[in-house]
Amino acid sequence: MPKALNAPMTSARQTTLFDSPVCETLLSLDGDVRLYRHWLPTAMADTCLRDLITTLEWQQSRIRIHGQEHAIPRLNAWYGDPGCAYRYSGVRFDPLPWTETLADIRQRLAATLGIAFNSVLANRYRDGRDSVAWHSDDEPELGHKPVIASVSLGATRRFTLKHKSRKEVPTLAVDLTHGSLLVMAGPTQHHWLHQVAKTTRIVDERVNLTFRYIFQ
Ligand SMILES: O=C(O)CCC(=O)C(=O)O
Ligand SMILES: [Mn+2]
Repeated sequence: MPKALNAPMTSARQTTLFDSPVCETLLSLDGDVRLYRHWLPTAMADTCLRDLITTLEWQQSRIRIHGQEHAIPRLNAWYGDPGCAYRYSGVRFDPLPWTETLADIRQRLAATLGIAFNSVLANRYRDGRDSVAWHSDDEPELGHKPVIASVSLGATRRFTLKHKSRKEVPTLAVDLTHGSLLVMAGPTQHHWLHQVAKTTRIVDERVNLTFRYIFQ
């Protein structure tokens, strides 16, 4: 990988963000959320989905909420550079080494966004009962104003964002389709929560990859 892509994000690098003509701005109030609807060609997205389902070391994580242990309603797996540990609801995840497919997607993100992410949280939603509750990606190791690049594969699921303090600001909903890339940047994590709610619709499996930069 070229040296420049290995370096942490800088403001100079961020000026090259989002320069693709196929990128739509979804949100610019108190944050910056953009969508590349057809980021991966369908055939490549199909291959990646099959590969990720069979090769990633999916786990059923358990978290502690108000002193009680719960199985989270999805499977997940954490991959990244050595030392990029991640803490989520009191659980520490040590990274597994990059697989070929994850490394390839990371390289493509570097080409689109000019950012060399050093880790990825993979989520697998087995059906409509799997979900992720309202939260922000605001763990201290992500730093101030993190850029989160979220690649969706498989079934379409609705992603919603709501402002934390301004109740008059409407909730924003977007259907994340196979091969799409959603990017959250700027102060988004400070001001907004996001979720993927459960659905009673019959839906197939979905894999979501949220690429992150961990400051060690
Ligand atoms: O599945 C998604 O689209 C979102 C996942 C997410 O928010 C997360 O892993 O932090
Ligand atoms: Mn998140």
